[in-house]
Amino acid sequence: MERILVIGSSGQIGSELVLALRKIYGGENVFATDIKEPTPEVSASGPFDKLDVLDFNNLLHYVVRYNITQIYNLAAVLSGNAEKIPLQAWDINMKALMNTLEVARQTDAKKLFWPSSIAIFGPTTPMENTPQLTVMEPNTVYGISKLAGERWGEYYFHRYGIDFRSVRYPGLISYKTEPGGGTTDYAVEIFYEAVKNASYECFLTEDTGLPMMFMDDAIINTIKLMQADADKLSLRSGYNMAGISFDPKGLAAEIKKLMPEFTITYKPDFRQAIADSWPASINDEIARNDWGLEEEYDLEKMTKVMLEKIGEKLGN
Ligand code: AKB
Repeated sequence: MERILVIGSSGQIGSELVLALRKIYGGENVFATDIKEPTPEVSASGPFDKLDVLDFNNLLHYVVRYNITQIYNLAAVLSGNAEKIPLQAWDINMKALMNTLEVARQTDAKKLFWPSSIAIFGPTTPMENTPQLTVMEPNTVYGISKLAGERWGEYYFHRYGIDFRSVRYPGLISYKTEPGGGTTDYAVEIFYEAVKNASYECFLTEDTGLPMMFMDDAIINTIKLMQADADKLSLRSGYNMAGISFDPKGLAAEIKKLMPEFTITYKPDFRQAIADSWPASINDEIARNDWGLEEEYDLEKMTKVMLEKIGEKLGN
């Protein structure tokens, strides 16, 4: 019987991942933890505890006490926020990972998921159809921490046998819990502003193409990777995951099809430079072949669901 710890369960990914894992493994076997309050659905469907991943001893005791066998560590300072507090963001992102890797080494929780990101690529990376193995010179603190994290994960796999698994998430688009502090966040904000005000001022230029993925696809594929047979995995760094690529202008056009009154303006800020350093589209052949990565949502389907669900949420 698997007993699963989710660190960062109140965040954009965690709040949905916990619910999906509880459907598979049973509410009582998925331990949701965060330093922030849980969503009502997370708190109603199984255990939740306040736990700070930066406190190594507490984390170790928690894992031993509840006989945890798998950990999903989602705690991180995202790209935009990390640029405001570079040294602190580096400390938090790396300590959160290293504490989890060490706890995995010292306990029975040998299987570990940790999210990497398209941020591991940088301005010298080929920007279209970016391959799995290519030039990687990230120039953001977040990207540097993700690249270092992938290297550490692979190191712990080879050196200590930790079953480390990771994907390079593109921007994630969801309606349940909002993201915070990322560069791809515009693609979520735009839907809230469309529903509230029928207009949006975008912090990226109209032609800034980036890879994105609807949260349902991200969750299904994350669990798929964790359930894959170990001998199928040819990589122990982060798998490229392409999702759907579009720019703000394309997304606005899709929203306009359903909301003709919607308007968009552009006022790029410091996040433009971050977005410019990331690929516009990704090649994820290896994930498709190794463990069956596949998506259900394209831009049209995602836009429809986002507008509907955010409309319901905001009572429109
Ligand atoms: C961010 O924008 O920082 C994240 C990411 C792409 O990892 N959403």
